[in-house]
Amino acid sequence: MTESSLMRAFDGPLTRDLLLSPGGFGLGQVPAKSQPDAVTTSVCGYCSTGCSLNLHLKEGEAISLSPNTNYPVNHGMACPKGWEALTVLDAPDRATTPLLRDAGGKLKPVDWNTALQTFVTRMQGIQSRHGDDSIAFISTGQMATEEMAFLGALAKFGMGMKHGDGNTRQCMATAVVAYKQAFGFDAPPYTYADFEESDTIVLVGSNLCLAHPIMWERVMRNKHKPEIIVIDPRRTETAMAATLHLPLAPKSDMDLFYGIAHILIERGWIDREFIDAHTTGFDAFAEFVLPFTIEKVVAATGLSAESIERFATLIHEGKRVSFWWTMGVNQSHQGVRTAQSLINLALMTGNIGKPGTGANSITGQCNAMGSRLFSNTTGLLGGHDFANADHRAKVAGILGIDEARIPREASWAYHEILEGVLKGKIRGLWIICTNPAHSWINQRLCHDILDRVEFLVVQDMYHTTETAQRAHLVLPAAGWGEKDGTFINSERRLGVFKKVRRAPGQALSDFSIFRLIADAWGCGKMFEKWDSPEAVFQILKQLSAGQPCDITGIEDYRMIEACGGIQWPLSERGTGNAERGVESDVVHSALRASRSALQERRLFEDGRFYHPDGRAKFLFEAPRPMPEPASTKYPLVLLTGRGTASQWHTQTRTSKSEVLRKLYPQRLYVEINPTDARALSITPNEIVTVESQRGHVTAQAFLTPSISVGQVFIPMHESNANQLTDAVFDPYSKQPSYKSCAVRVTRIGT
Ligand SMILES: Nc1nc2c(c(=O)[nH]1)N[C@H]1C(S)=C(S)[C@@H](COP(=O)(O)OP(=O)(O)OC[C@H]3O[C@@H](n4cnc5c(=O)[nH]c(N)nc54)[C@H](O)[C@@H]3O)O[C@H]1N2
Ligand SMILES: Nc1nc2c(c(=O)[nH]1)N[C@H]1C(S)=C(S)[C@@H](COP(=O)(O)OP(=O)(O)OC[C@H]3O[C@@H](n4cnc5c(=O)[nH]c(N)nc54)[C@H](O)[C@@H]3O)O[C@H]1N2
Ligand code: SF4
Ligand SMILES: [Mo]
Repeated sequence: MTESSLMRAFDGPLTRDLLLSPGGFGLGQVPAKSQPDAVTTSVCGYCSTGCSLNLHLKEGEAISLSPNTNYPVNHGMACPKGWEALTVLDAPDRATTPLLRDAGGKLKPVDWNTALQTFVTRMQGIQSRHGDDSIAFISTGQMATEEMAFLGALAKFGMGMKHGDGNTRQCMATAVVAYKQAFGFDAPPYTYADFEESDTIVLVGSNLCLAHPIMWERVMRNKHKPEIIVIDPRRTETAMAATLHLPLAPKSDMDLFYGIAHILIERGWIDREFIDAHTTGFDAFAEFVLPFTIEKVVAATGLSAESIERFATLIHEGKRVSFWWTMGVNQSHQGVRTAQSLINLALMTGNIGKPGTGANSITGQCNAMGSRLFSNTTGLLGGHDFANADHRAKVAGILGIDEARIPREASWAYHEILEGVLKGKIRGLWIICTNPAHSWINQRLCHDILDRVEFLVVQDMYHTTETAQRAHLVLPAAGWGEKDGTFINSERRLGVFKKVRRAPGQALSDFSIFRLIADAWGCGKMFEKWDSPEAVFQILKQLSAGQPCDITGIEDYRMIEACGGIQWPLSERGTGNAERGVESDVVHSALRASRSALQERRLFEDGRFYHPDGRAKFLFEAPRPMPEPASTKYPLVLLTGRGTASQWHTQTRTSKSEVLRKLYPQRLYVEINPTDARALSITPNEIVTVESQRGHVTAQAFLTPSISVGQVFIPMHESNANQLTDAVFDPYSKQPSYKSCAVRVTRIGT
């Protein structure tokens, strides 16, 4: 590694200074009381809402922040995580140098040259002994789109890997497959204005109040006094604010939605015109739902006949009905078909493509949408398909690479990569911006697998994560606020985030790390043009050309900012519908000229979907029983999920803020219904054991009627929640079913 290529990695003048004085500087050296001398904006790096934040700068460094009042997403609002986004950058456990495990098994600081050489020697060594595809990567929905694309292209086209997946598998894979099969492309159709324009909002398996607090604020701004129907086994914060809560039995959503479809069809409460003009498969679907009588649905869901009737009536009476779903649907053994059973309701009632409607998957991480289109994992760059020869030729042409370097099939899914380790097929693993040793399902097995990897590289902001602690090599990464790039939020809006802080010590942006690895690997030439995030953005535009996610009409980062973020599609010819005969150049120039009414755009306004026949598909399948139902030995069903608005996933970031720490419980708790607690002689706040077939945890008993009898809930944020979960996957999306397994709860000492 030459000095100059290393210098190139430390992008921007601030980091150049830093290189001259290793050790860097952190917040401590910025006088707390200093007055800002400039303001810039950046989209938040936690959740998929994509709020814009004003960053108050002093000599180019952010010293504080406030929500942006002039942005169509958040209108001046931010949740506690957003407010505290800068604080967590200063944590003492930031990875500030590469760390290499020494002969004694200890992680010891090394310089970048040693780190890069070790990376290349070890990974190439494994490849020469076991084949190119014996190394793999696992990435994320939390890096810039430009970084994801770089990683995916480098790993697969440069380093010859075949397998690489992301934590979006844990999260959005179900929605991706459900949309692709139903609409012909992974295309969430909505815009956040739909939260305000609906008169009937159906939230399924979504605790919007705390998982997407600013989207929830958009619901609160709805002036139509909407009916809010929450479908969740738990009486969550969101359910408490609903006009109708349906606490159905876990994983009985499909039965419910098929039953509702049955009622709607029987009563003629459907939009026959829309169905005939824009869909296929309805007649077979209508026949399929016939046996889903109200009695059957009552039995399957545990809901009353009246509440099911009421739900159907509200859908019928609503003029603008929107259907939203999140992890209560996606994380399931039958997630794809469940999502589609909801999509079917929107299609059969014509609630799509119009204001306040839609079959709307709410995304999780800040850039899960970027990863869905550009991570080069299960899909080829730009929403393309590895198995499609035309797509491979197009991508190879744009990138100027030999087509033979592009794999002809999609990667193994996340769990297949991990199983590949057990089978000795995967021996080198590079984990970037995700913490599977905490977040992956069936943790004991996951730890065992990670410990077997011959060479494990972890690239993270913090060296203390459960996964980094298992690594042979830790690469120190800059985080949000310390680098540049774009994210794509839940409503398909591209937003820009910026470098407003120097990364600590020798930490580098993921982008710079990929650049250095490309050079050290010997494939730097292939990525000659990939020399800055914005240069890569221009390449991504070309890759998107002609796709439903076409962004060729976006000039540059400045245009994205000037427009208050830009939703895809925006092709050179208009809002992407031009080719489909509805948009005009006038529309595009209006958007380009100013922040226009086009700030909010939804898909399918012309009723045309992305299948070759332009129609959406009704897809359905008989519900399957829960893989691990409650039993005599394990009589309770465990649900897991988000605990508070102030905790983010595995807490590597949020636990570093004193303010956030005050806003959430300090230890693992388990929600138990008082009736169950009485039967088990458990008293409030008592420490209990929660045990499944796979492991056990101790937790504080939180007695609450918000959880139904026969169920318990544990938040995912403490490191051991996944000791309990069962490695079961949806057959189509291969997404883990985190939200149901059988457990028992016992008093300590019994
Ligand atoms: N504060 C905070 N916000 C976050 C995150 C975070 O970690 N912290 N993470 C972000 C990410 S990546 C994601 S993916 C989203 C997740 O956002 P959500 O999906 O809203 O959050 P969860 O709590 O995982 O799950 C939602 C609900 O699904 C319910 N559920 C469980 N089983 C079923 C079922 O069978 N049917 C139905 N209908 N419901 C069921 C649970 O009771 C739970 O209330 O949040 C994002 N926002
Ligand atoms: N039981 C249970 N388990 C679950 C879920 C559940 O509902 N229940 N939900 C699942 C879902 S939906 C999700 S999305 C996953 C999330 O699971 P993870 O992805 O494992 O969780 P995070 O804590 O977000 O991990 C992100 C990691 O990236 C690091 N990081 C942050 N920014 C950067 C950066 O810019 N560069 C680099 N290199 N590193 C960075 C952070 O320090 C952190 O270690 O968890 C899943 N696990
Ligand atoms: S709602 Fe999401 S995007 Fe908005 S400030 Fe909070 S974490 Fe950030
Ligand atoms: Mo997620």
